[in-house]
Amino acid sequence: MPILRQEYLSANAVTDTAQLLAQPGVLALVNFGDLCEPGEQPGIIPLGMPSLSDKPWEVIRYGDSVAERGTDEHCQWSVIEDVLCVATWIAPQDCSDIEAATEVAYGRLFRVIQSKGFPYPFRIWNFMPDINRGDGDREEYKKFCVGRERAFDDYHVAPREYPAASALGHHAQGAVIYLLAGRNSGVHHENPRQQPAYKYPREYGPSSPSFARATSLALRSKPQVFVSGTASIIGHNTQAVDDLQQQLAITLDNIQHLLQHVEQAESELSAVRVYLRHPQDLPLAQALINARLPESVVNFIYADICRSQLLVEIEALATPSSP
Ligand code: 3EB
Repeated sequence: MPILRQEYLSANAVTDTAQLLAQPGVLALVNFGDLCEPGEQPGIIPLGMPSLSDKPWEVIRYGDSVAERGTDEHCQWSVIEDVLCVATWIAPQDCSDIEAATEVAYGRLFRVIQSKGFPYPFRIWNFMPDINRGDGDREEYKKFCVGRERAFDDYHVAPREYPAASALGHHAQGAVIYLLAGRNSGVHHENPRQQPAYKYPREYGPSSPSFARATSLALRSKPQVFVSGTASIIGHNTQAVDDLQQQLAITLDNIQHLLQHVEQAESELSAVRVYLRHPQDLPLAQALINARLPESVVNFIYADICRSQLLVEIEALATPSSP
């Protein structure tokens, strides 16, 4: 089975999106920019969060056939062989009730993946406006978590079946949820250093966040590991409030421990998204990250983290380095 790649591209590398989408092995094109709304054709996924690294595109590659694409249930989908990518957007006016809109949007996604024969999501991304607005249980992120958990319940997905995910805020209008799904289940992992998010105590909201710390998939003989958005959290507690350098160190440590736990410590990291709450933190974050990872695999993204005390969150894809 082929491996899945997520590669960053600069603006001048993507002059003709239709031509790129028509190339064999190109599943979808994620756009880091100011708009969060459906692209003009299925296969383009605008997120509403700009790249701070001049890499406005991520191309998701899989296999070597040309993708089949379409629109169903207000979802845009792309398929290559045994991987399905589906995206759906929540219109700006519907974000005023993010709890209900999230449940409805997830319902659309679940119906599409089930009807197309790819019932197992293995990686989900969630991006929404004003994620930290509102106090206590009325915070947008906490309402999103309630709607998401309800949708997982509606479609009989148990907590141990939750896949890897990221959930962040942007400064655009509207929300987007997109996912990768397969015909068979991935293997979901927790991080020994962190409490499972779906077991966070009540203080973090009426519904716990529904995601696994990582999901691995044997897309080849050796598994690829999709590492969820990871932050400066130990147990369930936020660490190093107000200290970017320390938050970054703890976050990288969390990822390293997770990969050791799943016996993929020797894997190569790619598709590293470093979400930064404050663009002015870019120089320091860049200096610390570039010392550890090749620049080509990293994209710094301007985004709000779901806990207001967090300054940074990092996700990645770990792929075995030996063939
Ligand atoms: C955390 O560990 C940080 O709600 O889908 C990371 C990844 C976080 C995914 C989600 C939230 C989510 O709790 C936040």
